Amino acid sequence: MRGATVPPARPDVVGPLVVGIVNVTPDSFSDGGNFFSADDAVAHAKRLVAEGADMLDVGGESTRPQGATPVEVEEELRRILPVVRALRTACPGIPISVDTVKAAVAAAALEAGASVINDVSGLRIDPAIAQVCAEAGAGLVVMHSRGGIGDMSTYQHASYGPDVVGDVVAELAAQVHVALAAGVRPDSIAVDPGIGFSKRSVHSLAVLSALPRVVALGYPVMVGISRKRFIGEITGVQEPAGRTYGSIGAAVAALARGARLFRVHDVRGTREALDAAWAILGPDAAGDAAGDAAGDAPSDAPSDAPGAPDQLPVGGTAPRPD
Ligand code: HH2
Repeated sequence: MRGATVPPARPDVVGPLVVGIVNVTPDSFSDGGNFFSADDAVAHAKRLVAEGADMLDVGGESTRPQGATPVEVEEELRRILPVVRALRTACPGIPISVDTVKAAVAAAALEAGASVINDVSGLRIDPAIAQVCAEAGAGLVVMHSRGGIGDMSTYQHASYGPDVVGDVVAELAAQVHVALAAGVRPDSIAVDPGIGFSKRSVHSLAVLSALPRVVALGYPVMVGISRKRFIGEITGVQEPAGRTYGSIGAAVAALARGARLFRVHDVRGTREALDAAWAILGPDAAGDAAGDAAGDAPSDAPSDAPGAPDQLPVGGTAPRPD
């Protein structure tokens, strides 16, 4: 009976995409050191795919709030390249993104088989990532943050004007322009408001609540909510690995506000929750939300953003060049 009487939970083009996190780091805030060897990372990634991940995000440099240490190019490559190469055969058909702020790492990762670059600095630290992506025809996630690797997850730069969301959207729009100017195709770009990056919990909540204003930029929206501090503050759960339920609740709310890509540690629960929520909400609910927001979209939203917000190429179209 299953599936015989209900429509598929994930209509192909528009449904939520779950991006499984594969941190090949000794120091990530919630799972640092767990999958530090390439073999462990690949085994973990295969589990995430079996649990329903649509895409994998491999990272070799932490931005943890407790003072992340920048990693040299050689060390980052040593961590991620064997994993990216192994995943090409271990998880065929699953797009791989690499979480890096360095053009040299991005170029080598794309060469090794990744098809998307996830830049948590949104091209601020090394704008040459845009050229690398343009030349390779790769997808690019432009995330909002401020500062460097060592302090972007702290409150060092968390000063905003009266309209926090307006500030975030304007800074994000400027970085999207950097990508477009370098020749990255509009349909290869996704944007991410950078939850917890240079944002206190009140800022992260404001951005998530007003997510249709980010959707109104005209690109699929990724959110990285999973296990973040604001979930801990709301639920009182101190240990990041214990923040699964709060993270899933926030993901469902973000879906309803227009997010389409969800970067998560806990794939199975998020997958099931988002599929169930999507079966109820469908594409129109979020389309309406985006439409509502378009009226108060910031005046500096790029005029060349592709398509009306309610015609977003949501789902995997942007970050799935392969
Ligand atoms: N958050 C983290 C890392 N990369 N990328 C995007 N696009 N959005 C995010 O919110 C995001 C991200 C931080 O989380 P995590 O990888 O779990 O921790 P760490 O930076 O300590 O490795």
